[in-house]
Amino acid sequence: MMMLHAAWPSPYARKVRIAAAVLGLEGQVELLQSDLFDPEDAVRRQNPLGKVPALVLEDGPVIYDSAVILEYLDHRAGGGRILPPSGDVRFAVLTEQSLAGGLIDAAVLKVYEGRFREEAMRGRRWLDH
Ligand SMILES: N[C@@H](CCC(=O)N[C@@H](CS)C(=O)NCC(=O)O)C(=O)O
Repeated sequence: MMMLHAAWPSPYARKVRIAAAVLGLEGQVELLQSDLFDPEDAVRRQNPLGKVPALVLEDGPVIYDSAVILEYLDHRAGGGRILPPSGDVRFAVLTEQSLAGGLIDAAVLKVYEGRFREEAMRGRRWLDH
């Protein structure tokens, strides 16, 4: 059984959970709820970036970054199921994935601005940008 370090609100982890479901691999992935504020959380030992999602394989290796995990799950499901193996269409799909990833990055930065910065330090100009 693979193990996925995840946090329920994380859009990156959700992207991986959706991919696992679409590929029929849901039953092979055990979800581990990470506490991203806890310096002792196992994800800090298994992903040097301390981020979710991180996928722990049965024989030990850890794969992190949602885009890489999607590549791995697709490969594990036979390949070419959600990511075209080659050709122009592969780059179109990867670019689309980057667009979605960029939207998530922007949304997460916005949430972190409110969550981590004192109100006086929050920047309207940055948020508008
Ligand atoms: N590029 C990474 C981004 C992952 C990421 O930033 N995850 C957030 C949760 S939504 C996280 O773990 N943040 C903890 C931190 O930055 O310390 C991916 O696509 O997996």
